[in-house]
Amino acid sequence: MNDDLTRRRLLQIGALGAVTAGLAACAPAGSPTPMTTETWMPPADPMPFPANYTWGTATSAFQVEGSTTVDGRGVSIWDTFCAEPRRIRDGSTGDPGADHYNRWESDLDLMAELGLGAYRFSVAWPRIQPLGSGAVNQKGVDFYRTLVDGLVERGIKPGITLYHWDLPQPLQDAGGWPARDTAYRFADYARIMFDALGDVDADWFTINEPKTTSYVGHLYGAHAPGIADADAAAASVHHQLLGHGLAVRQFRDSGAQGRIGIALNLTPVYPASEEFSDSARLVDGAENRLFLDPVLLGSYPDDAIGRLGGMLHADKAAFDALVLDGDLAITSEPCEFLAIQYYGSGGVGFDGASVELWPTSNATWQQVHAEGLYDLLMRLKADYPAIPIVITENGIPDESPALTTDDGYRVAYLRDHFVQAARAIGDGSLLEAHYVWSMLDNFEWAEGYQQRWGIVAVDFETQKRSPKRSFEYYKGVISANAVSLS
Ligand code: IFM
Repeated sequence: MNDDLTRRRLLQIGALGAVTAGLAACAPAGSPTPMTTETWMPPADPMPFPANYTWGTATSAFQVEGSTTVDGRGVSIWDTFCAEPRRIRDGSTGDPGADHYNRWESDLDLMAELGLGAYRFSVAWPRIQPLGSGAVNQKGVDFYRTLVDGLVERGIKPGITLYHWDLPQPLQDAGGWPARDTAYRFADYARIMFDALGDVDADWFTINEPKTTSYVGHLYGAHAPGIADADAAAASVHHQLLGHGLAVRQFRDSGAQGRIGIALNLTPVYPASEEFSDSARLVDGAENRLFLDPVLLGSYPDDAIGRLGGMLHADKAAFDALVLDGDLAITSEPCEFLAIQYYGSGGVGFDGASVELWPTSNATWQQVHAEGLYDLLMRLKADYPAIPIVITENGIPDESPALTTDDGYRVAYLRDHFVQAARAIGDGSLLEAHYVWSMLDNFEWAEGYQQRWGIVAVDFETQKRSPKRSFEYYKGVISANAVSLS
């Protein structure tokens, strides 16, 4: 199944056609995400960021490392998935990726040239525990030790994601995320990494985008492990969040330096018109509150799982039975920050069907709406206890799969989102960091190498790196610690 289309179905995007942002700005009150007005006037040009604001870029292990069979690495669910026919659009695999396993040093030099304050990468669990539990593969640990040391030497703060989708295959064979035991295996693995790298001042991210794993991987079957079962999807939500909380407890117990949080991909949703406000609230439940509430409030929303349009259509009673006494105290274990990943917004129509309210990028699930970032940040401030916010992913793919460095649309996208971030800070958001997705063109999951998200172009034949226009643009923003409006 086509990844892009199924991720698009995550928001059930309908075929009502694009309407302008101006029209969208007329969307009525009553939206789960309050809509900004179009009358906002930027107070300054350029708009400055706080002195301690952190600028970063992000990647993930399976997308950039390559070298999937060396140095004792075990098999992940993505290796298995890629080997199955028709799973990946171009039939490709995680090899060569961007060959970052071998080229990490020159990639770190590029990051230093960019002036990055932080680099977020993920640890490949199968490099650390090839079987997903038990014995540790020291060569895997050594790779990340060297990477972290290389970052510190260059004055770049490591952002370490523990789980970015590459579950060891043996754990999948034992039930994967729908099985409760996986949460405990994740906490064991997390502890190994805290003990190995906890001497470094780093930001740790437990689980990357649990929503994508649950919905795209377990409901639509378009990502590994390729399951299409709503109850499995719901169970995987709870067990990932449980694993997150258990890992946070291990972090405290290990005495590791640094800070920890979870990385949630959030999508502000807006009713296409007043009559769809109730539907939009249900979509918001499944898209956002099902993940935010257990982490920040210690409860699950009542309206996210069930049979109504817009909900996750799983058996609510069966889901409730999975949540054991004490679990919600674990999922809401206090963290130093909430990491959010913002790509765009969603419109909602009849029965929860998604409506295209803003222009869609080359990733058909992405409606580009910079003001949605501001709305999201304001909503987090209004609805949840105060907590520092880190944007761990924000970006857009190239307009075509062809290799290019001419990415003016990405420059415009980044500028518009930086402006809204600065605006939100001015209005009291505790936003303190912004990571661009992605540092490098890489393996875009079921799209294979057909979608390029990097600010550095990668020729996958030669592995030559070529900074794009957006790289130079970002360098200027970082050095000024400010965003110009034009
Ligand atoms: O490439 C992905 C990343 O792995 C997770 N967040 C969204 C990105 C773009 O699709």
